[in-house]
Amino acid sequence: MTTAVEQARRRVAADGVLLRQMYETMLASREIDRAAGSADGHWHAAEGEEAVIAACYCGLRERDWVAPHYRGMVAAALARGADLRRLLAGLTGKATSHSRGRYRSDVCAPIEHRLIGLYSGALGPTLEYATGTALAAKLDGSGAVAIAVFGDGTSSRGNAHEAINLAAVLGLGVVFVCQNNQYAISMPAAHGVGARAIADRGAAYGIEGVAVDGNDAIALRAAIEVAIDRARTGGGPTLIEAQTYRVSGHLVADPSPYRNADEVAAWRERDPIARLRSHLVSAGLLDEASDQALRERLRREVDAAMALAAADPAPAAETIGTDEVFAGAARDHGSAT
Ligand SMILES: Cc1ncc(C[n+]2csc(CCOP(=O)(O)OP(=O)(O)O)c2C)c(N)n1
Repeated sequence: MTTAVEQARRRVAADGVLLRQMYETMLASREIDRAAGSADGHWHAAEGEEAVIAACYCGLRERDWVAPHYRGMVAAALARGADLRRLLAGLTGKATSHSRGRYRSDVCAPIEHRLIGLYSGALGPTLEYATGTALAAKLDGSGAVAIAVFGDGTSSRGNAHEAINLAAVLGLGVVFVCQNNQYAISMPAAHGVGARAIADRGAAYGIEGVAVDGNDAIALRAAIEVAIDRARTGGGPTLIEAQTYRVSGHLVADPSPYRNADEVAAWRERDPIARLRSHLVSAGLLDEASDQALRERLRREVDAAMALAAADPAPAAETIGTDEVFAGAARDHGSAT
């Protein structure tokens, strides 16, 4: 472990404000999975991957741009300050959603929070969008960095390679985080990526590539902070592979016949929420009663937001409108930097 990463790990482990925000984000993500997954079997749950969500989307500067992986997109938007009821209304395209029913909030987070979505539903372009915002930030000298988060399956798309290569060649401030949950639908990562770690690809791009335990929120956040510092100070991009596991099926309705139950059970034992909880308790930042109260509050908030969103109206034709879809939002909420 490099000195910079070890120093960052110590700093993160002692930062009670950041750790509490990360813990709350992880619990909120799991509650959202519970509520959305029971309402719709087509939900892509992030159960077991919450440390990646917390480490990537908490503690950023407002000016930074984030291109989240779709698995965790709603929790990412919540961590960046979007409204939960409006996000949940976006799951079924309600008029009250951030996009007025134009696109689903689990694949497109609100751009007014500097969140970049999939827009087309194709996986891969988000890395290019992140590289593009980092190029704009460099040209404008705004000091913003971009974080792109993507799956192991997505990491082998042609446009993912192009985006990382261009960022490397131009020395752009992007942090590429591969949320390696070991599967792309039913395909094990080893079949799609090969025997080497995804992080090893960093050498081919001429950038730092690091593999981190993706269930250890503190270690992962430390690696991300080092990469953000590098990006912000002109040191170019970093490729971080967060090694985690998709405890849920690809969709909650997926019974996952392609893997065995022991494998899932072993990873459940490595639950990232329990792991951060035990750190918080031993650091005196959380006790049984406050943990219970926090969990109950989040459950109430998610259930209340879900009930409101479910009762919200579908958009009428004039609500959806035919005016600008994304360009207008970008104009209204600031340029790319
Ligand atoms: C370009 C493209 N190819 C295929 C798909 C269909 N598809 C949707 S989700 C998915 C799995 C992606 O795997 P990964 O990137 O590892 O993310 P995970 O679902 O494991 O979080 C695929 C292949 C797609 N949306 N876009």
